[in-house]
Amino acid sequence: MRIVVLAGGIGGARFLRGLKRAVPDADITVIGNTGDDIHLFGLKVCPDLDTVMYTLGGGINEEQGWGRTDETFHLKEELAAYGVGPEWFGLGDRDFATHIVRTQMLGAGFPLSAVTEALCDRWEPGVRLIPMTDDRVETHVAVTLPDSGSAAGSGERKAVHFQEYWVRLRASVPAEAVVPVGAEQAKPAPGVLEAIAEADVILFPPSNPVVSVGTILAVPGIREAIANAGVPVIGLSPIVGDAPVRGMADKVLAAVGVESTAPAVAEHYGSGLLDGWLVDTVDAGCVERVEAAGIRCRAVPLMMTDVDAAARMAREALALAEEVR
Ligand code: GDP
Ligand code: FO1
Ligand code: CA
Repeated sequence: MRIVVLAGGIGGARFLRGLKRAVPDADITVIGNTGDDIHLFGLKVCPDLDTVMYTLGGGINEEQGWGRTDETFHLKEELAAYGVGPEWFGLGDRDFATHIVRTQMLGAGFPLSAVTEALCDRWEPGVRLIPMTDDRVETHVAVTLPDSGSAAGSGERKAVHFQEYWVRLRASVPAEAVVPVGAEQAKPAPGVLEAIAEADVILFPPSNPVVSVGTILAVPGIREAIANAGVPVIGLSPIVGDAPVRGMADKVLAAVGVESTAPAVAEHYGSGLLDGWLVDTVDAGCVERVEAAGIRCRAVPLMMTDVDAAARMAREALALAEEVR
C-alpha cells in the first residue's frame, strides 16, 4: 500500500511512528512542512523535517519532542559569549551538525530535497521524506507587541518569523495573520506530485492545520493534486476537547477565523479535500456535524500516549479510508 502523509513536526512525527508500526510493509511518503524553516548563524534550520527524521530515526529528545537526545549546548554558549544571538532559539551541539551539513550541501548547489535524502541516509527513517518544496518559504505572523512603555517599537503592528512568534514570544499575543511568505511562487519539490498521484490513501496526521498542513497545501499544485487524486483523504484532529493537545494551533486557527474545535477544523479543510475525519472520543458529540459537512467521521481515542496508541490511530484512519473508498 502506498501512503502519502502531509506532516508538520511533533504531531506528524509521532503519528508516523505509529503508522510504521501499524503497516510495516507500507510504502510511506512524507511531504514535510518547510514553512517553519529559519536561517540562524548563517545556517538553514528545518525544524519539522528534522523532527520527523530524528523521531523516526531514533535520535529525538523524547520529552521535548524536538531536538536531539543526549544534547549539549556548548556552541550556543560560546556564540552568546561573543554576543552573537539569537539566544532564544535552542540549537544544540549535535543538532548543529545537521544544519552545517545541510547548509554546506545547499551551498554546493544541491536542492533541499536532495539534501534531505542525504541526511536521511544516516537516519534511515523508514519513510521517504520529501520537503514540500525546494524553494524558500517562511511563515510569518502579524502581531501587535504589547506597549511596555519603554521598548522602542512596542505597541506597533509587525510581522515576525513563526519561530519568533512561537519560541520567543511563546504565542503570548494574538496571531493577527499568518502568511506563508514565498508559498505562492513555490513549486512542489520533485516527487511530491508524483507520490500524490500514485497514492492509495492520503493522510493528514494530527498536525497543525494552519502552520503545518495549511502551509503544505499553500504550495500551488499540492491541494489540487490531493483533491483530484481520487483516493481516500483521511485526517485526524489535532484538537481534542476544544483545545490543541500541545502547541499554538488555537492561536493560528483564530488568525484564519476558525474556532479551535475538531469539527471546525474538518470544515476548514472541507469536503472538497477530506473524505474522512477522526475525532477523539471526548468529541463524539460532533460526529453528526462533521458528517453534515459531507465528511465521514468516527470518534476514537486520539491521544498519542505511546507508539501503540499512535499505531491504533493509524489503523483507525486506514479503516475509515476503506469505508469511504
Ligand atoms: P509541530 O510542527 O511540532 O507543531 O507539529 P505538528 O504540526 O505535526 O503537530 C502539532 C499538533 O499536534 C498540535 O496542534 C497538537 O495539538 C497535535 N498533537 C500533539 N500530540 C497529539 C496527540 O497525542 N493527539 C492529537 N490528537 N494531537 C496531538
Ligand atoms: N522549540 C522551542 O520551544 N524552543 C526552542 O528553543 C526550539 C529550538 C529548536 C531547534 C531545532 C529544532 O528543530 C526545533 C526547535 N524547536 C524549539 C521546536 C520548533 O520551534 C517548533 O516545535 C516547531 O517549529 C513548531 O512547529
Ligand atoms: Ca512545525
